[in-house]
Amino acid sequence: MAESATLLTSKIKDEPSLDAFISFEDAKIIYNLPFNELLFRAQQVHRAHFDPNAIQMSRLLSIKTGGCPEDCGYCSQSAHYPTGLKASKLMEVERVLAEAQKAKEGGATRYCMGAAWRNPKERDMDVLVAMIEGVKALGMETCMTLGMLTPEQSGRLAEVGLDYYNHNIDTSERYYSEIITTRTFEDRLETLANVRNAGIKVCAGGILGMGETVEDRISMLVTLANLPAPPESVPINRLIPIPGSKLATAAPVDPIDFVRTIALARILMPRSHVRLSAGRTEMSDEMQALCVVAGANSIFIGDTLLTADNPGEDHDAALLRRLGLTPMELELSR
Ligand code: SAM
Ligand code: DTB
Ligand code: SF4
Repeated sequence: MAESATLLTSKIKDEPSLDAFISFEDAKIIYNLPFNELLFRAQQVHRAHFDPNAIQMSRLLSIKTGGCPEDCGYCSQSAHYPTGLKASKLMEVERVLAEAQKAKEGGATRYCMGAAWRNPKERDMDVLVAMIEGVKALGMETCMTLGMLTPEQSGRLAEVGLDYYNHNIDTSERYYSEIITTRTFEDRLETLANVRNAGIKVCAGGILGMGETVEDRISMLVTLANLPAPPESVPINRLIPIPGSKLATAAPVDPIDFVRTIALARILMPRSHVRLSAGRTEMSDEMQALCVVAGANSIFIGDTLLTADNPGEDHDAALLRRLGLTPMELELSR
């Protein structure tokens, strides 16, 4: 078993081919390697494609909060659950740009704007375009996460230079309907295809700790790695349990299993940024350090994510200093 894992991981490291199909069985062999072996191989793959001491930093802003018609069982913003969150309207462009400027001063190179929508309405498109143009003018990369997009909407956002679109598959195809019933796994893949075909870079990942099995996590990563092109950015979130939501009492994911999942993401998607996303507030510094060893090379900075807490600038600055991590250089593509 160890021999076949050696072959698999060195093939991925040396010649990551965009059309190589990764099977669930191969991924499971890699996932189950002895921990030290798994992390060593993840490091080898990481170092073949990235500076291992560089970390990409993004900042989030909720541009439209709460009252969402979707029933995602993990979310504070779904109108289906009594989470106590106050809903608000789409933010004014000027306010978004003022927040983006502050994020830039705090070291963020990518600004990610999220809206609690099933999908954007046509009447919102001009405002979204103005936000993208304004944030780009500040010299930052732009990312949006607005729910489902049509090919036309994707094309419009691409035209004005949106760099990334975040749309998570969240979990395995098998487990998906346990978490969300108002749209399907297939709908998710369709939006990812629309975004990719429009020429926008893809950010797609999921959440661990929703009651899924280890196999579901492996399957989620296999789906992402086997997309026509793997996502440029792969956020791995640890569930932040939201009181009132369907998953308020889900059992926390085992930290070692979490690190193994990060390592598998790194090995299956060698050129992608693997983002240690939501849930860092509840992680020890040591666990975050292990995730970095396993190949995570991106985080969200700032003291809030969309609606939930994040460790905040002082804590993160100290952690990055202790780990000798430096900001990744920005390559503005357009
Ligand atoms: N409404 C858009 C959508 O669902 O695509 C964008 C915003 S949504 C909040 C973005 C992602 O955040 C979700 O797909 C999910 O993976 C993650 N997320 C939301 N709530 C979370 C929570 N409580 N814990 C961890 N991740 C969460
Ligand atoms: C992603 O995968 N994680 C971010 C981003 N994409 C949009 C969102 C995390 C949200 C955490 C819960 C909250 O702040 O409400
Ligand atoms: Fe709405 Fe997105 Fe939350 Fe789902 S995850 S309820 S789509 S804001």
